[in-house]
Amino acid sequence: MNQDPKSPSLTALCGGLILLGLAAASCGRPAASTSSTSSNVQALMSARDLTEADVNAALKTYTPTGAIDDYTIFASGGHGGNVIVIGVPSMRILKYIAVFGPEPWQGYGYGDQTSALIKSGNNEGEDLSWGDVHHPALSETGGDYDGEYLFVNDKANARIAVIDLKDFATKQIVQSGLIESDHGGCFVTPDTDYIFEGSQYPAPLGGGYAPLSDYKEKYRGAVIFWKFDRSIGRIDESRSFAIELPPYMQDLSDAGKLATDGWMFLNSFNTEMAVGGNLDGEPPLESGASQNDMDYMSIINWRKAALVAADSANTTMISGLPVISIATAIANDLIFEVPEPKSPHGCDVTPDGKEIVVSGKLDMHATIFNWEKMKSLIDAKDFVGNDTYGIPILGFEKSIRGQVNLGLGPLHTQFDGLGNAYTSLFIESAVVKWSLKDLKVIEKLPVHYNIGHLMAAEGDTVSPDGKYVVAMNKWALDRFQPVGPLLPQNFQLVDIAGDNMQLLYDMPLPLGEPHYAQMIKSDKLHPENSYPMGTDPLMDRIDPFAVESGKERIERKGDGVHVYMTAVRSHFKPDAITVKKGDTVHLHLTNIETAHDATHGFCIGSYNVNVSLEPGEHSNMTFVADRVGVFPMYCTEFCSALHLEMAGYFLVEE
Ligand code: K7E
Ligand code: CUA
Repeated sequence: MNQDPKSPSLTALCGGLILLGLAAASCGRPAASTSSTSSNVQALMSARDLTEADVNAALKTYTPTGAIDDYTIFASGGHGGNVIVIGVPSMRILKYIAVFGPEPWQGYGYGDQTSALIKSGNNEGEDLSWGDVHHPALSETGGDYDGEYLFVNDKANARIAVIDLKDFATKQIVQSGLIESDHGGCFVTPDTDYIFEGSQYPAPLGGGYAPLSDYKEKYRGAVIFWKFDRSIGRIDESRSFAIELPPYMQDLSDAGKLATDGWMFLNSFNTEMAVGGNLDGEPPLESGASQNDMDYMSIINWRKAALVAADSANTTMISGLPVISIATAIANDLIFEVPEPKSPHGCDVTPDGKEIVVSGKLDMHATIFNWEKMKSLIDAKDFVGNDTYGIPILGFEKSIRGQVNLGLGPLHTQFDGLGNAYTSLFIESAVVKWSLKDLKVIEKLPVHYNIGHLMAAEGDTVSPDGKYVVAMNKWALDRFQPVGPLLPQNFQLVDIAGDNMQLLYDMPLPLGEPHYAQMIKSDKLHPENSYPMGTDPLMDRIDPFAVESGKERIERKGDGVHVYMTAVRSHFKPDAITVKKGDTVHLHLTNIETAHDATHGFCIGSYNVNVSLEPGEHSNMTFVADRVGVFPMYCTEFCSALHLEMAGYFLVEE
């Protein structure tokens, strides 16, 4: 328990409680008794061994029943392959959005539509059933989150998914086949014209074999610019393009905005182009990749690149994408490099778009690159040389405003819109607050432990809200009761509204390592309550097999048995289905409920049939009845008093 000398007095706290009580009375809950509150709180505090700072933190996060959180976090589910939706300041988990892998409880990856969706991001013939989500990016309009879409990347398989925030459901997964892994994504341009996907580990573009001895000649990185078509809410692969990059290991990127609108910035490490080989006496990859004092940040004019890519004479088609070669990019002034200190990781454009903050894992500084300086060097063609691939290099000293010594292992930076920056210190396990104005450290807050990313309210926009920062910690040692050798991750909510940062809450997150998240004002989100009757959410249309009430039937056709079913509290119709062994069965099931939250599940045990249908939703399930027997089918959601009776039989006769 921390003793914060600046915490408000108990009298002020009780004032807060009284206010809460009065507010509660207006929404129908009994008001707190004002006369006895003080002694009650005192008693509770001593019984639970709480300090005034603890009570202060509790008052700032406690969200009474029925009250709604001001902010909503979309956090990556890491190698869980999904997205986690969390309310702030309560830190209550509200939803898991299934993305790259099956989520049985949502029937995701079981019906025909979502099974095809998971497989759609697969160009190499392997049935992928997981992903490694790193960077969720909310769609933006004019550089502000607009609450319409969310994009996430899958680092392991180089895929990008589109999630519609109308129903919080995954709509599209794209994989180009151009690159084998990604990390510099998802990041969006200020009006969501493009979604960036930068590669991480170089490989021959478009796949194929080349020995590691050919690394410098045949291996390449790339950044893909996926064109987003907001009118249909999907990526338009036919209007997307890519730029070839040197075989450095590209890392994080960020889109320019305002002053830097039209440009993007992309870190790289391993400019040494080390390839490992430690079994053969070569230096291990990690030390080979950490020789140079400087790596390179790429500076890319994406708006001009889009024009260049529009002329097919300027590109080569690889894996269905027009690719601008490094040489063409140089010839058209699309790409420049600037040295950046040793093994950089985070790359964050300031809210005004005028500067880029880069921190290196092996350097204690944040480096503040200044766009005005870099742009005048670019315009004057004032370069200090070229890299191995001919890309012009800007002078380091001439490109920066300065550096600030932050501490050990600085990774990622966020902003509060008041001229302050907050950087995660991985090795030091701290959040450091510093001033963008004079590049001075203001304060450090210890976090527990090994913080990766951090996120601030509306932190990646042109107008951050301040108020909260969440430290996304990898380790949770001694924070929660032990649950075996593996502990949860630890999200720590920090109040940044006052003069001092105040740790408010520890939230265990028991699944795949969540790398990044974004936090949006909850009132920007307007999800719908139900689907138009018979909707296939993936296609956003009434499914051709949608079933209306009263039109339920079973039809035998050339391609098998079609069962047109409905679900409504508390029955399936038909509730008895008999087919013959070997029949291909096509189940077409519509949830004909219209009430918000009236979801039904449908399963047939032993046949791996499992879907979950939200009100109005339709699903198709296709399978072969290859085993004779009697198979109960039932609703998996406790939807009504007669939920257990919401069942029937699927019979397969010889
Ligand atoms: Cu720092 Cu993938 Cu953004 Cu993890 S990344 S922490
Ligand atoms: Cu429908 Cu239970």
